[in-house]
Amino acid sequence: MIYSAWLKKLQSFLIIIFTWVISAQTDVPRPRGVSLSKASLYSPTKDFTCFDGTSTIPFSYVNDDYCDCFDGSDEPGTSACINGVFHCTNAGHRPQNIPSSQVNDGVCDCCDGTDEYATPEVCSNTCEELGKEARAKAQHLADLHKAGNFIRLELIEKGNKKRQEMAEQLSQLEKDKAEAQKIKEEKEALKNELEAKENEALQVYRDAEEKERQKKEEDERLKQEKEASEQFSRFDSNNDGVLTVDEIKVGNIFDKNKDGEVDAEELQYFLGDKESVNKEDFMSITWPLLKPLLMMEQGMFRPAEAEGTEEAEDEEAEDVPRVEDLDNTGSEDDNLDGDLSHDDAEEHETEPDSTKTYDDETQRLIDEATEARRQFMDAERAMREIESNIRNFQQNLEKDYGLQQEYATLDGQCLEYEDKEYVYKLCLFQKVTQKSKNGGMEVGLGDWGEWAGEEGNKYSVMKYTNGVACWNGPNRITMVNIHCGLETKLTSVTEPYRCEYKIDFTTPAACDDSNYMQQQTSHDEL
Ligand code: MAN
Repeated sequence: MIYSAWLKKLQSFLIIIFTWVISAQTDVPRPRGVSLSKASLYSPTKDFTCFDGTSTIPFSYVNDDYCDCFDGSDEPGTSACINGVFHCTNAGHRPQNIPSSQVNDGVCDCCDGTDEYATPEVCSNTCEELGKEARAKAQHLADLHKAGNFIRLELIEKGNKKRQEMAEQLSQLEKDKAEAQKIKEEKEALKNELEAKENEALQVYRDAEEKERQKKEEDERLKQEKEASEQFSRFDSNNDGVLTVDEIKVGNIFDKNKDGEVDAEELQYFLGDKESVNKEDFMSITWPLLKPLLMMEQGMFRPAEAEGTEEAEDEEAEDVPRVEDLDNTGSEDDNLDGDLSHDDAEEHETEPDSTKTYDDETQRLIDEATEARRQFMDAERAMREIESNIRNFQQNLEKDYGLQQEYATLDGQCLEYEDKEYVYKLCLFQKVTQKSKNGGMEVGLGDWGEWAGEEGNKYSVMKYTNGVACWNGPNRITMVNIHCGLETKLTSVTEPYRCEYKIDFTTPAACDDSNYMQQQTSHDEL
């Protein structure tokens, strides 16, 4: 019993010795798997408190291959805890943290091989070699960032200048707008004044025309009445003021189908259910039915033809109205003389009729008003143009061109990339398109949306959204990953998911020297 207790103590002691490894690269003694920055938390002269504070254990329990802390902090150098962290120094290369569950699992995770200390022969130390390669690569990238940064600084200067110019142009445009607004108002006032004068002069003509139209209408009405009255008297053979069935029957003209007699159907057509018609009803009901037949008889218009035979008609007949156009229309044939109807005349009230001739004074007023209208339209157009320019400038000024405006001069610049099937075009801060090499329309893969890099690196990714809808799917979108490069160009375009495109794009605007160095330092501080 005493012996076994002594043995256990010895075992613990040996484990402490075993796990108490002094890193060859540093002077600070610390348990296996502990980083330099955490060494002070493992003091062999004190009990160890788990990082989460949940318990304190004798220091001999650290790395004793038994998990005592919930957070695994007591076993950084063994695989006893599933959530422990093993730190490898990787002298000559980058230090690394790996899950301590990977310790002694037969896989070399650390280039210095320290994670496989139980079988040191399995992993050779490749840190020097890898470090050299990594340093060369890092040096290349650092050089690239340094060289690119010079161009970036130029882009920043140009970007700021461009924005400043845009702001100046915008304020000039605002002034121009105020001026244009003033001119427009003046032109409008002048136009209204001259149009009022023009209208007054034209009103004299319109009144005369209206009078003329009314006179013609009245003459025509009287003519019709006279004609109807004459016809009535013609058929009213006994002059009793009533047209009877018998009187109608003798009138050939009532024989619509020209079969030699006025039958019941024809009587019904002209008289309805009545036996006779007085002069008043004749004029308003019977005469409009009769007149087309009379005109036809007199050769004033042709009867309706079957469709398709019209072309065979002689030319003269073309001007002759057709029966079906006049049937039951009463005096509507007034319009046949080509006069404007009253409504038409009203529609043209604001503009003078260019085909008419006016007296010199009226013509002068028309010319002045026409010129004023033209000038007002020009002023309106100028105003619209200024407003549209203002909108464009405002939109551009609202755009986020990077922390130092380094992307401002790239706005609108278009870059192309060809793969086997398509030609892709990215117009920066505008849109992305795709065109099949086999022809067909350009397909929109998205319009400028926003910067979409992760926190702290927002300006590393651009998002273009709301492209053409995918067949049975969402609208196309494109993510543009930005890398530092001396040239502004697209280096790859892929479609990792259907209708979701990924573009890699290099530009000196992304070669932020100081930011790059800072990132490298924080990476190395692991
Ligand atoms: C076109 C292209 C492709 C896309 C398909 C989806 O062929 O835009 O990139 O995957 O449509 O139907």
